[in-house]
Amino acid sequence: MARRWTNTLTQADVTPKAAFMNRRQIMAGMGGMAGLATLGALPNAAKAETLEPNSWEDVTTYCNYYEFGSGKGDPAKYAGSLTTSPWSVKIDGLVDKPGDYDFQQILGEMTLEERIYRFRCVEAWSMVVPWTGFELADLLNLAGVQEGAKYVAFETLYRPSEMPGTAYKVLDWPYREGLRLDEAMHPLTLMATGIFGKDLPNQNGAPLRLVVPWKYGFKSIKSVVRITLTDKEPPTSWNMANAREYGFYSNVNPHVSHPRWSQASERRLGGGLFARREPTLMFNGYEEDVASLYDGMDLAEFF
Ligand SMILES: Nc1nc2c(c(=O)[nH]1)N[C@H]1C(S)=C(S)[C@@H](COP(=O)(O)O)O[C@H]1N2
Ligand SMILES: [Mo]
Repeated sequence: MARRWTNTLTQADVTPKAAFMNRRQIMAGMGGMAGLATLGALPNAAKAETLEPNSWEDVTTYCNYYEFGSGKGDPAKYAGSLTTSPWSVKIDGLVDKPGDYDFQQILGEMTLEERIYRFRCVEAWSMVVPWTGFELADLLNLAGVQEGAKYVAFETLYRPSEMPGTAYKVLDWPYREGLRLDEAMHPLTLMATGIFGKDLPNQNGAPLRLVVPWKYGFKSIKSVVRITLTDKEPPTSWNMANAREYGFYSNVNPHVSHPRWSQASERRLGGGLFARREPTLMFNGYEEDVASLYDGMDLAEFF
């Protein structure tokens, strides 16, 4: 099936590093607006340079996974001991075929593909990640979504013996997240099993984590063990911890500030000391694909 969204690229679309560097050097010699106009006239392959993935190092050593500690380096240090095999995902609630789905069995049923997505943390840093995964919709269809289901709730594994961070009640464990059913069924919504063509490292949410590229990173729950179809908006961890700062929707929105900082710009990981902050894009650059999900909603109220 042809993919209709414009911001999804595969590794093959990404301009080789050398070409990227040349283009950047040329761009550096142009005024901002002139540069943009020229960029607009370039073929798609050249535009793809703006989605140059971050390095393996960036993606795997600067992480948020509070079950292993709240420092950015803690997950890489402590998640190695997590047992990720065997692994199963309980799918329950309003589905035709509730049960414990073995991870390997799920893999056998799904078509894996690579998607290069922007990833924007609510803390205003960002990166570009080449994920491997399958569409969440395919898994939900496998279980059979029943009439009446309106939301999807997710839970992360809670295993204190392997998760030193859970000794601290920073959050009410297990980590929980949720989506509206139409958001969950959207073709951009991915269940990731890998990055850079390799299995997910534990610190990035092995063996299976959600990726919702138009929402702040905390919605992209890691190491999922339960998916529940429900008719009510499910409680979510960061919202329970601080509802004023973290809404259920949490769509990336440069116009709605976090109470303690602006969301208008972001720091791309790996940019180095003198990198300029980049403007944050509405819906993290996926506006064309997802804005219609929120027609008629006040995005400042449902933040
Ligand atoms: N279970 C769980 N999932 C989680 C988190 C967490 O602490 N625990 N952190 C979230 C946040 S705040 C972000 S920004 C992303 C980070 O994903 P990454 O470390 O793979 O970049 O994971 C999200 N998923
Ligand atoms: Mo985050």
